[in-house]
Amino acid sequence: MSRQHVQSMQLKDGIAWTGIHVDDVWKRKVRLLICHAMGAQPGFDLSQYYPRSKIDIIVKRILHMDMDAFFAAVEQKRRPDIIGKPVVIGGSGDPSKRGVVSTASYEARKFGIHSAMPLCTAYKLCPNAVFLPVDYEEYSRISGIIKDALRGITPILEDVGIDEAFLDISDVKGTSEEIASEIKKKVHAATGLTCSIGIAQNKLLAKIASDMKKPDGLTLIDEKDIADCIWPLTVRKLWGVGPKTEAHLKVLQINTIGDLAAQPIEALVEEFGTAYGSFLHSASRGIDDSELVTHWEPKSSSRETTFQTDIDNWQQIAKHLADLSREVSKDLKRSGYKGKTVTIKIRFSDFKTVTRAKTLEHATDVLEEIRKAAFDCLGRVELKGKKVRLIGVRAGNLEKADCAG
Ligand code: DCP
Ligand code: MG
Repeated sequence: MSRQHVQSMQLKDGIAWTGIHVDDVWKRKVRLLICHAMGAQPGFDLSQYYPRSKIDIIVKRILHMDMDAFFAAVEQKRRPDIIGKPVVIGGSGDPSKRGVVSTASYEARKFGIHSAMPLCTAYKLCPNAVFLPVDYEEYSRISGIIKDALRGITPILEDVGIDEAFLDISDVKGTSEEIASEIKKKVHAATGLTCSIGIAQNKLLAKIASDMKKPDGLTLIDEKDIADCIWPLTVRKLWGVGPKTEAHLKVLQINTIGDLAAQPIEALVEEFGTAYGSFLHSASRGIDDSELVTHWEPKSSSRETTFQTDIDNWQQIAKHLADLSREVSKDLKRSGYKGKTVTIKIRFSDFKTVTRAKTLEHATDVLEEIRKAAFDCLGRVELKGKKVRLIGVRAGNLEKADCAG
């Protein structure tokens, strides 16, 4: 801690504060500690008790927005005849063929259909559902429109997925309800779709909150709500807890976030290691001081295809490799990057997977160069007597197009 000068003052209701000029990380910790002690709400501005010019202490107000049944809602919007019907989006849209459910409309979810379920299972659960293929390009286009609408609220935005984003609305004027209502209006005006919103003092709680009242929901969570609203939830609701950790916790008879919060940190560290054990301990108490990532550099750009039926015909494999190379080249051009390493991935019918990579002399987004490298790689894979289930092409080692040679 860099200590420059210290002064004391009275804050509120007898809480005394000794002000120390500190660096940003410590400022954040001190800020959280004081606001916690004061029982402050998200958005509470400590500067009313202490001039902001001297020390910047504020509880953050983080908003998480997630679109409702996104792919299905886009399809229902452009095909009004399927509004109100069970709609399942996945694979080629043909439930008699291989593929999994990407998402299902809320009407279809009533039949027990959910993401990642095989399409044939979804068909068994609801043969009358409308099955449609994934139109990723259209969903990406709508996603771009939504993110532009959100940037009109604040530029401090973390783009976390095709249908979700975090916004730091600490400095946006208005109550949380007013800001959420404006976002819902803007998103609806731009796309005709609904979204759900969670607002809390950090990303972890905001993300949990946005999922609580879907669809078209708004949930505000503050520290006082953690015991009642967060602790009864299953551990899977915590961002960073996947199926493996869930299974591990189950063995320890830890099922809810509250069960996790009841564990001493030492027990979690012993079971899960220092980093993850401490994370679980903090997360179960609603503690998260991670910043929004408003800018990131992509590491690679890739496309892959899983075939309806496994193929062993070289012409077909070559055609798919050429198509994937074209898509990767287009993606690179669209995002303004060039790749120096081209990698192909081939998965055989027995699920064995091989990769081959070629590093070029200079980074490129040119289709011909990517395709040539991909075919060089293909030449180094033994295909004889084998059936191929999946092919992928990736451009890695990315450089910004305006800097690349
Ligand atoms: N998606 C996918 N495969 C998955 C999960 C999701 O392809 N296993 C796609 C389809 C979803 C989109 O990502 O429409 C967004 O994922 P969400 O988890 O936000 O799910 P939805 O938006 O469909 O539903 P919800 O209303 O629960 O957010
Ligand atoms: Mg969603």
